Amino acid sequence: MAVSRRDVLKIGLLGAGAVALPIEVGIRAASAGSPHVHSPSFDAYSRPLRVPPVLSPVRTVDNMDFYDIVQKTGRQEILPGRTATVWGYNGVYPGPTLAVESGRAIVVTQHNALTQVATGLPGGVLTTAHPHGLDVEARSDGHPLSLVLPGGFLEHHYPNWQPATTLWYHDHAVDHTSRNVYMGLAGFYLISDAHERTLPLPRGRFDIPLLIQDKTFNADGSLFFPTDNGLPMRQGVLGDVLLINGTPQPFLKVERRRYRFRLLNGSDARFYNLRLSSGDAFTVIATDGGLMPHPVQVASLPMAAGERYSIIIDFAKYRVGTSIVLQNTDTGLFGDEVDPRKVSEVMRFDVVADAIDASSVPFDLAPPLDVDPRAASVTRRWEFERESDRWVINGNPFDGARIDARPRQGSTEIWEFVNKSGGWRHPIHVHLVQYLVLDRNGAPPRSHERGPKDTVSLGANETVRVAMKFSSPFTGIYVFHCHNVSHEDNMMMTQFEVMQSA
Ligand SMILES: [Cu+2]
Repeated sequence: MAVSRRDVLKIGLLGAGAVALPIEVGIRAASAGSPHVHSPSFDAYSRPLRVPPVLSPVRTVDNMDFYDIVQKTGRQEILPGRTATVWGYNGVYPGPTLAVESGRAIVVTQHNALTQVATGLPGGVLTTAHPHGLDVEARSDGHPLSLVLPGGFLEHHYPNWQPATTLWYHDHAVDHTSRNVYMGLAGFYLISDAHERTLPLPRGRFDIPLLIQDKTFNADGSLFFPTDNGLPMRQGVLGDVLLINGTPQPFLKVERRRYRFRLLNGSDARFYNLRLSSGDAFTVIATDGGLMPHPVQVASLPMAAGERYSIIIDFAKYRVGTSIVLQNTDTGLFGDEVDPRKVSEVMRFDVVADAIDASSVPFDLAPPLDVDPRAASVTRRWEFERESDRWVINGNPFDGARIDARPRQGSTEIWEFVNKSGGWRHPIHVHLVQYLVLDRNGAPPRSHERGPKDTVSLGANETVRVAMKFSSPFTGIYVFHCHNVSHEDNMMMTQFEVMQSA
């Protein structure tokens, strides 16, 4: 077993809790092939959208629901008529949806059955499940070094005391987040609450989560995951097939009424700019951490990896028989070799029936996030840079032995994200907290960013300032990182430790 320099940097000083990691062994075996595979062609809009099923608890004790999830391989038709092996939560991609009520705690036991026998990779696959956007104790957060070996399991305790929101859970294993998410380890995590139910927003079957990912397929329909001589791709993995909830370019039959769509960019590296082919505006009502104070109308919506937005589209203005395509106009990605035409159409809405619509979008949606930037006691500056063979934050690669910030519980801080990596863009995700976007190159945040955020798009040559309050009762070590998960695997990640208030 070879352990490379980068692994030594990451795990060298972990101490007593560290396991010996067969970290690069598996991926080397999977590294055959060129990064220029083109997926076989298929007919767009030939398959309906699927909505991942909501997982049922295995038992309930004292108002706490217990869930079991097994990370395992499964065979699944993704491209029409062809079958792929996925690594999925309960063996399916996307994983089952965790749907919980605010204020009700759950325990999710994650079993790792991605053994050597199942995956064909020497040593199997080490995993860690991260509840993205959740206010959660450190040991349940899926720290990238909190790895579960094949055959092992971990109980995650999730308090769910946040307001209604759209979160997701996905793998976060050090060095291999990109591969593990790409292979299918991602699912929705929805929190609902009484306040949101008082609002006349579309709900039930008119409230639909949409996980957007891009992947590439081999001629036989299996997933093609490129590597850089066995190591994670430095710039990111860009697929030439857009998948919504695991279906390539699906259609959805809609009625002439409002729908809520919970958009999640679960891609490795791809940015999207979403618009309707009709040119009509739509309404953004929620950001990563929940409802915005007020809805905003947008003609298009940029989305970086890791971000979530709830949007309302009103199909009442279209006649039965109309089709509207959800388009992506962000096809000029730095380093993107994919034919833009292949990734410019996401899915299609087919208006098929009249409807009576009692839903509406009220002007007042929710109180603003409880963060007052004037109360900030500390400002931290974080520079995101490219080095020849890796990505760094303030000049440093990820190191499990280094803590770069020690905020105090209860304190408010301003974090200044500075992009000094040329044309590259980075989605910056901070675990544990939700933050307010203060400004972008000194200008006000974009209209759709004016809600609680845990991931912010940091564009080329941009400086974005955010304000966060460490109001969580939890202390301990958390990570923050670029959510281009290939950049993350190539070291663009670091740790902060929330300290008890003095
Ligand atoms: Cu990045």
